[in-house]
Amino acid sequence: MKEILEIAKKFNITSVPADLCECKVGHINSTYFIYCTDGEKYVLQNINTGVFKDPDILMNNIVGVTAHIRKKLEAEGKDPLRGTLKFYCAETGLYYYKDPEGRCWRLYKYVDHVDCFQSADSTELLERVGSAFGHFQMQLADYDAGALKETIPNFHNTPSRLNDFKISLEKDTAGRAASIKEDIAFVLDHSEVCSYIMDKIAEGTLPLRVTHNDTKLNNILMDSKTGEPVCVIDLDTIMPGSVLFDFGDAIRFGASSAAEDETDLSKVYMREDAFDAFAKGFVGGLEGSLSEDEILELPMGALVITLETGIRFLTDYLNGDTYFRIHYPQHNLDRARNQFALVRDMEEKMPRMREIVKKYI
Ligand code: GN1
Ligand code: MG
Repeated sequence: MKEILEIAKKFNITSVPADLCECKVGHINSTYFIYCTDGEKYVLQNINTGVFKDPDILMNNIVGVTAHIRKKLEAEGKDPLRGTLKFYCAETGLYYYKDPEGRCWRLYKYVDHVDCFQSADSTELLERVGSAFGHFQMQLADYDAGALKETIPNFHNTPSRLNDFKISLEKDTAGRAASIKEDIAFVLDHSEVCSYIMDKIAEGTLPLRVTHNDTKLNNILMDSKTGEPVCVIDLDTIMPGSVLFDFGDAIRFGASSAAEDETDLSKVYMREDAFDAFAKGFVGGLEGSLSEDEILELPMGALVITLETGIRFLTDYLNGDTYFRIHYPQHNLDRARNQFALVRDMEEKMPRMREIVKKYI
């Protein structure tokens, strides 16, 4: 603990770090809340450089995007310290600190008096989350996508994810393939649908936008008093992409009836009311910037991104759990099965999902 506080002291802040607490949510970076003697709070993160291989690219993207949003907030008369994340430089002048062991750390101001939800009980909450992610898109609509570098190449390139899966299956490093034949068959049976979004981007039917790419419900901070969305967090994967990625990932997580690792699959389905509420908020938050064609494609975004996430979990299971943080040995397999159950349900509900989004054109 002392070591981590020492790391927090490497950043250009006037407060003195005194105490900390680890945040256990998140599959990639390690996160600590830092409490200072003057009452200020910060968030210190150990950047997972196995995943984000170039911290310079990562932090340049984030600093650029948050500066852009900050300007918009100031113009709207809103508090820029609440509406977007503020990162601090280390003594070196870089927005991350490299410790003697080579680990990279970053520090940002803790946004206080907010709630962060892991699941949505109410449709009102989902509508707000939807509008926050839609609004985020809007705020970045005039951001120069050329200034962004890919932090994880091919992040939502589902055919490329499928290819990685096939390579892992072939290698079978952890010797697990024989025990998961049905799950493997599920992926291979769904090969064709994997290219749905990428084909449309290549054809020019779906435009490239600046997207968040990790639009889980828990990546929006909501004001504890008013319940209104305050800030979009987890900006590591902001890259050029399709709006279907953001809509899809949000539905995958937020409109599911159960947690991402629920093992009783009879409890796992896509909630139509939650889908409707999120779609309403999201399309509304975009303030008319989506074409009719894009809106009609949104439901397929949910199906493809849920399938892709399941494939990523299963690939990691085959690889011996090297990517996602797991809490027990079969965790990735359980997560994959959960996502595939959701895919099956979405396949059945697709006509209904299309009817729902049509209402918001
Ligand atoms: C990872 O760490 P977290 O929970 O924000 C992953 C997402 C997955 C998600 C699945 C950089 O996000 O792509 O959808 O787990 N982030 C990265 O829960 O791979
Ligand atoms: Mg994330």
